[in-house]
Amino acid sequence: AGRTAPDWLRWPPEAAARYRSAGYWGDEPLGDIPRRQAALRPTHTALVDGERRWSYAALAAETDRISRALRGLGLTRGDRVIVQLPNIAEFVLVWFALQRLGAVPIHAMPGHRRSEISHLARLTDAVAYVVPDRHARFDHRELAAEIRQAANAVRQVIVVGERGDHRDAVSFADLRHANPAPESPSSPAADPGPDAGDLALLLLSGGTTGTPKLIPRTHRDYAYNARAAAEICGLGPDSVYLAVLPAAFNFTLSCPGILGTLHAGGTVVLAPNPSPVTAFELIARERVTITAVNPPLVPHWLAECRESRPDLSSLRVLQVGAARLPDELARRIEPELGCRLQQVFGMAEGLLNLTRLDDPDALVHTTQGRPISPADEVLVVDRAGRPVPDGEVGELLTRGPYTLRGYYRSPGHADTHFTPDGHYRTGDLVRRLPSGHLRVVGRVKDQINRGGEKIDATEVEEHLLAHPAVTAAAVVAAPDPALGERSVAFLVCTGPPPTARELAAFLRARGLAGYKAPDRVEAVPELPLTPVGKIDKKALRARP
Ligand code: J2J
Repeated sequence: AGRTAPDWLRWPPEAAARYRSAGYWGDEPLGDIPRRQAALRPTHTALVDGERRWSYAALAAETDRISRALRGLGLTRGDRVIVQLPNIAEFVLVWFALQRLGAVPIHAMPGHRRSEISHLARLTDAVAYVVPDRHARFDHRELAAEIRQAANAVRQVIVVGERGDHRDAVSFADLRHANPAPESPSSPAADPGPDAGDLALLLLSGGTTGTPKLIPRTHRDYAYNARAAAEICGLGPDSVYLAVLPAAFNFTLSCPGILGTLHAGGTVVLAPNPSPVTAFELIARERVTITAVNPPLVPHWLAECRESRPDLSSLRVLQVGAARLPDELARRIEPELGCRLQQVFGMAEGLLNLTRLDDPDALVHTTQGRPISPADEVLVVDRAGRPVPDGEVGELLTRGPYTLRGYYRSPGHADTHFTPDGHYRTGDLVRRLPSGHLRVVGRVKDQINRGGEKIDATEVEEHLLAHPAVTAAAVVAAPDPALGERSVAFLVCTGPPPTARELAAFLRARGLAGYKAPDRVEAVPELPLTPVGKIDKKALRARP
């Protein structure tokens, strides 16, 4: 209290007052959710990871203990901590422990590598980095050691699993089992904990300008996001949410996801991988009521369901989002899986659209939902920024109680990504129906949506230009039957052009996440230009 928020965290006072008086913004910091539920239903199951289970009482006690152990390591309120963990209970434990402390998790994705992580470390002055020992055949301890070596603020590496040769890393198990004395409220070490208006977490943007940008979310805006989504999905103590997509993804964490479920006193089950075989076993065993996937998974789920006839009788809702779900696929979900489809059009920047469970089928099958909050403001505008009539295509602009007003430590981006009156320019092209539902029809941002994974074209192009044979590069999206979109690199080369496989190895060596490697490479004598001399990506996308 009493501290001024930085520019990138500031809502206009008039809007903030409105969000507070309408009850959208509360006072509860995110780290209090387990404790509140522990008081209401201590023995109820909060979290399931394989054979490991936590009641709410256990979750609250353990996150408190870990929080104190983290403080013992020197972490304090406001510190940034890179968290890169797969779907294991430790993600939830360390996340809430950081929240209790008022420290700020930075949500790295499991696939991120040296290029992305070192950028995050530099941009945020992160003091710690939490990693698994190995995941998906990659040794994260090696990467963490490299990151710590590089000149930056990272002081602690915390490893979930075996430390191996990395003796200077901290073992998460030691933190869990350390028994620091509980602090008395009067002891000088006892921190008052974060304010609801403080920065609570940093999410990665899909990015459109070369290097990943960070999205600052506060306790109260993020809590509202999770709570409003949970209400629309009818979550309560009997709800069981299965986390299939990465827990660090905004969709999985709070739409309503893990946070929305815990807020409502339900049970969160973590799936170690997104395969339908794994998911169906967990759905039957844990009586899962709601889960969320991206569109490329849907055909696999339908096929496996036909094949193995799993018991999905508990499943009420399947959320699908992160990329456009084709209408034909949308129509098959309810008859074949026997649960309600909910389309989800969200963004880490904020605005979340959901189809409602009682919407007519026609809307559920053909739209990506409507905003979750009555206070979400949505504009659909033409290139000159003028609103277009309902039904016509335009760019979606938005502002509201849980949509960012600026990127983290990135003042230069204000003009590109925000209108002067504070609307975030989503870069998405939509049509709005009179009901308020949105249909996503394209985008103006320079991004590839590879089955839900966002690839910033500029970021990849910059890496490609470092290749000795490449003199010009343009990365664009091409339609793909399985992924919706895949990435194609058009390259101007001196000498024989590299193959897609060679380029993937080259980009991997440069520390870029694997999913950003172009799926296809096309050598061209030159890149087409627009009349003003920019690379004509529209023309490239139109090439067969
Ligand atoms: C078309 N495009 C979509 C959809 C997102 C919930 C769900 C998804 C995200 C997410 C998220 C789409 N149809 N149904 O954060 O909370 C594209 C749009 C959007 C961008 C945001 C959530 N759902 N998209 O995907 O930050 O282009 O968040 O602007 O990763 O994904 O990407 P991201």
